[in-house]
This record gives sequence, structure tokens and C-alpha cells, in this order.
Amino acid sequence: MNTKLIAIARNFQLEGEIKEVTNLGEGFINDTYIIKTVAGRPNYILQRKNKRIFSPIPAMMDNIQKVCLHIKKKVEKAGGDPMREAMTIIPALDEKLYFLDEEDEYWAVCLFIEDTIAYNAAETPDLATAGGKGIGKFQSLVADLEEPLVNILPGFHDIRYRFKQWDAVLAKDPVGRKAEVAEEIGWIESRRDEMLDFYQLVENGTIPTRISHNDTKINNILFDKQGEVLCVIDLDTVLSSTVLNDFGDAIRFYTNTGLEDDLNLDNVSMDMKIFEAFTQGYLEEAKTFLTEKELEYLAFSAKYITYEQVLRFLMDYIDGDNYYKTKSPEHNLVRTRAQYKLLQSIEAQFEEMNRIVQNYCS
Ligand code: GN1
Ligand code: MG
Repeated sequence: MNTKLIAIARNFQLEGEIKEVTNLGEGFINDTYIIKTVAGRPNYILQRKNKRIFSPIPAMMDNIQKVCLHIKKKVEKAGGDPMREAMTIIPALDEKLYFLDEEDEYWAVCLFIEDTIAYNAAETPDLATAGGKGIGKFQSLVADLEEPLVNILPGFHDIRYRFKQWDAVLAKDPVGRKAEVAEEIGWIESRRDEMLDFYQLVENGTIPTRISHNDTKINNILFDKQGEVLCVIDLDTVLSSTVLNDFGDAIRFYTNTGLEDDLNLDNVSMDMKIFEAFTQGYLEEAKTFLTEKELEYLAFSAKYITYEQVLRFLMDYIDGDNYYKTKSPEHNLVRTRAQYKLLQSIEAQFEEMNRIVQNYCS
């Protein structure tokens, strides 16, 4: 594999001789590697982009490039370092932003930003506050991006679209798993109306759409050694959506006291201190541009995205595990149950969450 990866890496405009290409991270969708080069030369991130999910990949890479160049311009204006505070896409030898190999797989490369830390969990409230600021700042940096982005993920955080997929998968029950998850299906159905009522506000424009990141896990942020956010990465999902999706997804990930796929449900709950810390950081940056309606539904967005994640994991389980990478046949079901436990914890603390949001709004 390594020789093959090195051969693929050679198709990009890299500085310096390649020493090795090794695995990096555990994304559920793409395959990610680090390209190490000789001393004194930059290292790079190499990714095989998942064309089953992001389509078409060339349009996605154009989106990412637009966002990166826009952020770089602003960072430069503000006297920052555009090579560290924004991602840098490295083109292929033919200047395209991707390389298509002979198996019809798409690859892309970006610069590896040295001396940064990526966390897998919000270990302290301070880290959560920094993460919140980072996401708020990212949203404000891309707020005036004029060029339209191609919607390469139609319906991504659109619950009406998700219900269409859900109904179709349930009707088909392709691998005969539906009967064994009747209870879990009930978790989804009992909240269907609540979620659609909210989504109507997006559809009728009461809640605005803006350019958002749409995948705000903590490991999609690079921190500097002082604990401040340097750069938001993994821009595959940057789309016109609601900023609530970014807040909600971050809360789903940052505040979980357990793992996304924790087998021990006792580990899983929403940590209110982390919620408060993230909200404080986020609103410090975002309260100037959020509308009253967005603020009103900020806490709800954590319910919405966590619910959507329960639905997506369960739907993939019933569908025979076609979307997410899984480590065992039960993996998507384990994820479903762990995310549902988190959803229940969010629901139980919802009033307090709203109070906290109001507190940091004023
Ligand atoms: C996927 O692969 P990763 O970690 O970037 C998914 C997110 C989910 C997440 C679950 C394009 O993200 O939407 O929330 O897994 N990305 C896509 O952890 O579906
Ligand atoms: Mg991602």
C-alpha cells in the first residue's frame, strides 16, 4: 500500500523528497494519510475522498478552495499567518485540485500545519470555550463569501430529506434487520413531528441559511500550543446551511462524557459545564451576527443534530452499513444507542441549556 500511496502522492506539487506515507486519523468517510518529506520541507495530508458520499468531487474541491482562499485573504488583512490560520490546498501536477487514479478514486492533498494539537475530546471547559470561539470565528470569516458553493451534499442536515431516506430504507428493509430494532425505530418516530416543526422554520426562512462548516467535531479544529484555535479543517461539508447545525453538532460532540460509540451507556451524558463553556466562547464571536430566532433555537439545535445522528446511524444499520465505516456488524447499532442516551440527557437538561444561552446573549 505504501508504494501505491507514494506513487499517488507523486502526482501532486510537493516540495521535497517523500520519505513515507502513513495512516492518520479515523474518519468515518474518507481515508486520510500523512505524507512525510525530508527534513526542512513541509509535510502534507493526503486524502482519498469518498465519491459515494461527496458528489461530484471536483465541485467539492472547488468549494474548499474558494473557502480557503477567502479565509487566507482575511487572515492576511488582519496581520495573521495565512499558511497556518487557513488550509492550503496543494494542486496536482496538472493544476487540478485533485488526482483521479486508475481505479477512478479521487485524491486530494493539503499542507500539514506543524506545531498544532488536535483533540479527540473537549478535555476541559477552557478548551471548549476556545473551540466555541473558533467555530464562531470561522462562521464570521465565511459569512461574506460571495461566490455560491455547489451543494455537493443535498439534504445533509435537512430532516425532511432524512425522513424520505429513512422511510425508503424501512420500507425496503434490505438486510432484514428492521424487526430487531423496533424499539430504536420508536425513538425516531416519537420525535418526528417535533423535528419537522423546527425544520419548517428553516424552510420558510424564519431561520436563515448561511455558509457553515457542518461537521464541527473537536478534531476538525487545530489548536496552537497556547490552547487557542488556529485553523478549522475538514472543509468537505462547508455548505449553505444554518449555523445552528454547527453549534448543535459541536455540542453533540464536545459535551458527551462518553464516546460516540460507547458500549457502556452509563458513560454517556451531556456535561453542562462543557455546554456552558462552549456556548460562552461561541456567543462571544457569534452574538453580533445571530438573529433573535437563531438564538432562540440555539439550544434546540443540539437536540436536532443529536437526533439526526441517531437516525443516520440507525438508518445505516438497517440499510446494511453502506454509509459509515464500521468495525463490527453491530457498530452502527452501538452508535445509535450511545447517541440516543446522549439525546435523552440533552432533553433532560434542555431548560437549563436555554437559560445558559440567554445568559450569554445579553
Ligand atoms: C462523519 O468522517 P467524519 O468524522 O468527518 C459524517 C458526519 C457525522 C460523523 C459522525 C460527510 O464525519 O456528518 O456527524 O461522521 N460526515 C459525513 O461522527 O457524513
Ligand atoms: Mg468530516
